[in-house]
Amino acid sequence: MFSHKRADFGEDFLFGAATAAYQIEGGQTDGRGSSIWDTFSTTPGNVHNSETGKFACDHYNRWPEDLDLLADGGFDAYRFSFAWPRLIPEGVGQVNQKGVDFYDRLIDGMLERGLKPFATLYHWDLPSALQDKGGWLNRDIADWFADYAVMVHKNFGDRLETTATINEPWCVAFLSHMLGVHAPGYRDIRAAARASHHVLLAHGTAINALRAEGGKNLGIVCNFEVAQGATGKPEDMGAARLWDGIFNRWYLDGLFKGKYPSDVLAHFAPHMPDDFADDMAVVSTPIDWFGVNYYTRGLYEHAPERGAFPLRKVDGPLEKTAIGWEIFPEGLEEILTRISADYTDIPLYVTENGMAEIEGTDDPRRIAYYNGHLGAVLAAQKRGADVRGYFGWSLLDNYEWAEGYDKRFGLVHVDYKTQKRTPKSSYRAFQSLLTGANRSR
Ligand code: NCW
Repeated sequence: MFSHKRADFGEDFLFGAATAAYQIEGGQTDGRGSSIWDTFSTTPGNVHNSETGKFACDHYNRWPEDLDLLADGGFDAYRFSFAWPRLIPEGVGQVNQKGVDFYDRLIDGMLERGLKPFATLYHWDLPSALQDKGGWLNRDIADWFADYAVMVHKNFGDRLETTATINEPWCVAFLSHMLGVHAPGYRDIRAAARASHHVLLAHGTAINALRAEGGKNLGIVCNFEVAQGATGKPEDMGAARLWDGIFNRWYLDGLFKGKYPSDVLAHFAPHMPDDFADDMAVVSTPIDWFGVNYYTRGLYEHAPERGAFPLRKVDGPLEKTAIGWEIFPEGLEEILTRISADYTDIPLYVTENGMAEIEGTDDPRRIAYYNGHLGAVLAAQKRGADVRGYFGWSLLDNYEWAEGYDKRFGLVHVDYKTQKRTPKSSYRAFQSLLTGANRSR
């Protein structure tokens, strides 16, 4: 069980759990269009065991049971994402009514159970038809995305508690276009530079379009990694500083200062879109809240042979999760405090935090992970960070992108053969924190 009490976090503090459409829905029927993850995952070599999200957790059909799990756990809120290709199969134009009907049922189901809907518009499942037109490399994506955002607002906006534009722009830009790990799997600095700008331009364009429609509680969710030098040598400290720029400051400086950090720009400059600086007022258009995803820290060393970004991540000494990420709760306190001290005083939410384990329902290491990170939230609050809520990643074991189904982040175990859901001990720990009870369903 956790060593914290619910009241420690403040009266209106929200607890929730998070998921993403492609990772749980399955249900590739009823007019849903193709996404870049459908093609990326079936292309050999991209994903562990070539696993795909075709069936995933069958949440498309089993959502009432999943919402019951949230309600029974005592959670206040559910962070979920809309699948763009389910709502607009070609990315622009014709709306798929059956897709609208699905999210109508899902959102009404949340409200019936007293769960606040925290929506994300884009969690990585770009319609393939838009990838055919260049995807995040095409500046027009800002307008495609804003039109989609307005369509969501018109259909569901009155029932959403908050709306986030993009989940983890670093992953959309760098992991997907520079490192080749996620769809569309590019390894190209020019593609990465363009995607890094267009994803933030799309965010800002959508925020302005939503505001014009009366949208409220608008934000974005970024992921952060605390970057540290592998040694105290100046060149390794410099490598860590550069990684901090690539991963953290590009997004923080862009969103809150309207200016990309000069150390990262020095590497990206020859590849940036023309006149990108003229877009920075749109990129930094004001938002109402900011979502922080945090999982781990990284140790970096100088690696001059590596070309444009002369650094390498090295293996760290701390206890690791099943995905190999070091467990470092102090990093969450550090990042929340840093954001509120250096960047913004808008409300912060921890929109994702959690750990991967392998198969099983008894997960004491995950309870310890959550306990440590909840303690970090309290410590950050004491240091002045206005943290209003915390979402565990994830409600369910699910499709972990390039890792396939092997790595399990869920509070609830999923047997993929039978689709049976079984709450893990970590779910019980939240239930006991949130309801004071340790009920079985
Ligand atoms: S992969 C990733 N995740 C996990 C995913 O399930 C979720 O959808 C994401 O929001 C858990 O939380 C996020 N994040 C990518 C982390 C960066 C990996 C760094 C690899 C460097 C080569």
